[in-house]
Amino acid sequence: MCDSCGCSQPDDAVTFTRPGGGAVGHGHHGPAGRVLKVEQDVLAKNAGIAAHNRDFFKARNIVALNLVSSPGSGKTTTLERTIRALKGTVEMAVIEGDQQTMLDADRINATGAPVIQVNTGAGCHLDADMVHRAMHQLDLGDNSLLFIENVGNLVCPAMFDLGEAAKVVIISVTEGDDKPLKYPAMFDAAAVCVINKIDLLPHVDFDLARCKEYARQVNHRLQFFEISATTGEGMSGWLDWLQQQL
Ligand SMILES: Nc1nc2c(ncn2[C@@H]2O[C@H](COP(=O)(O)OP(=O)(O)OP(=O)(O)O)[C@@H](O)[C@H]2O)c(=O)[nH]1
Ligand SMILES: [Mg+2]
Repeated sequence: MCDSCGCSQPDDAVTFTRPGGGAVGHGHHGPAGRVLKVEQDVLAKNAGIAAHNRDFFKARNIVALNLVSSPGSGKTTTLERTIRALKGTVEMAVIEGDQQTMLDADRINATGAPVIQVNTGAGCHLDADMVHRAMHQLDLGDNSLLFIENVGNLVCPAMFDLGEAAKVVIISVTEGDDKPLKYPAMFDAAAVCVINKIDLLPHVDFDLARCKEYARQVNHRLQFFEISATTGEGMSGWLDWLQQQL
């Protein structure tokens, strides 16, 4: 798995940054040349920290949602519109995951929501420890929503529990309606599937019903929302669902 794609880099290659505030932390400094653990060890360690995160979230009634998708499907745009729509009704914060740049954190920062950018370096997913450490940098109150935007990748993030209440997989209509069958692990791990960029449906060869059918073949429990994060179409169902989670 990730041992072959660079995820198992030393932790000190991971940085945590608040917009305008400079770096707020680095990874733990492990022994140089640390021997890579086998896949089961990595996932077992992650599961332990994820359980700790989950206990923390439950004790404070923080609903943590892990937004996963391929690059560019509209995670940040969906978050921008969601935060602006729910502002004043619920406290929200965001942990942004990308390999490099503060671009997404800067966009969230412009909405007024607290945000921490996690840059994973070569890593292609967030793990539970990154979320744990990012949470320590966020001043998030009880009864709130925590959005975790994972690194754009339809593969590795499926395997890493972050302690979230649910994974939300976002697929956009420009990606092709076959993605649930080609990347089943992600659609199986998710509780919710947001189909984004529906404003582009007239221009692309994407069959909504077929996409949902493929997704249901993988995971019959999936709940769907069809939205355009750009125009706002379909957002009300998604926003209602979010408020029900609290
Ligand atoms: N037409 C249309 N464009 C959209 C929609 N949502 C997002 N986009 C565009 O898609 C591009 C990518 O959107 P982002 O929100 O940055 O996507 P992302 O999933 O956060 O991307 P990464 O963080 O890089 O994985 C941008 O140019 C957005 O303006 C939508 O609903 N309709
Ligand atoms: Mg983004």
